Amino acid sequence: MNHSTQTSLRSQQHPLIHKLADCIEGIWQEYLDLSPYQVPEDLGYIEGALEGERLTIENRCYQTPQFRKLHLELAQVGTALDILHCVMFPNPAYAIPIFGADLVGGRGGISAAIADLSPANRERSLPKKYWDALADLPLPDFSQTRDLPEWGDIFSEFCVFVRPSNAEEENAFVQRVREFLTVHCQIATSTEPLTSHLEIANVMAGHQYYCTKQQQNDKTRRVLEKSFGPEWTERYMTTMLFDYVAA
Ligand code: BLA
Repeated sequence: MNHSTQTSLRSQQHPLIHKLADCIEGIWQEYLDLSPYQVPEDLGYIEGALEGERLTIENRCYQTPQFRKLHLELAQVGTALDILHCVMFPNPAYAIPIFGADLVGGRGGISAAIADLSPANRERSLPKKYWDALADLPLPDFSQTRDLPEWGDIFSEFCVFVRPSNAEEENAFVQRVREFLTVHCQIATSTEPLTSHLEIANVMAGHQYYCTKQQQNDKTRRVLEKSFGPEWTERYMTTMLFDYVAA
């Protein structure tokens, strides 16, 4: 998988997806000490087309001292559906939230734009530093907010889940993600790691809860199953999208 091919999928995608992907990678490069993360060889660039439409997936991953995996995935289903998926999995020695974002767009525009800094502990609470910084951010105004699905109890009170109705709202979503990521990178890189095994186990339990809930997203599963079948999809969702080490 070479870099130029990845750049070219991005340039074929919905402009908001292209813009958000550039924004996320720019902030990672600015604030974090990135090292390569070895994506399993067969999962860097993937194409499948079991039932008709071709699904193309490009994965880019990094790691840093605070994050065991930074995952940015771009996907395209035929020419009709574009997806950006991003999760920043903390190293479990850091008691910091899990950043996640999903952007799903079709011919009719972006249908789902979600971003959050989600709690990662048994209590499902955000550290006070995060809570204070997030509560200080300007509250964006979206005309169409969407209801979270049943498994969505993993998200924080700061979660944004909307269908942007125009270019202004699309930009406001990117701006919100930029603010989440700036707060996150600044706090994460000034956080000391935990040393207590009990506290680390608490974080690991939080990661496990988050991942098992995300694995219940049937909308993601269905898209993947149509092109790759149920077994491959189960492996992909549990090892690439939402993997965890059991506490
Ligand atoms: C929704 N995710 C969706 C939808 C699709 C996908 C097709 C429905 C869009 C809509 O309702 O308008 C598909 N998302 C994918 C695929 C991948 C993907 C195929 O990431 C990967 C290959 N999902 C995440 C992350 C979050 C997330 C990190 O992967 C949040 C941090 C959330 N996606 C999320 C939520 C919904 C969604 C909450 C709405 C689910 C619902 O309404 O039932």
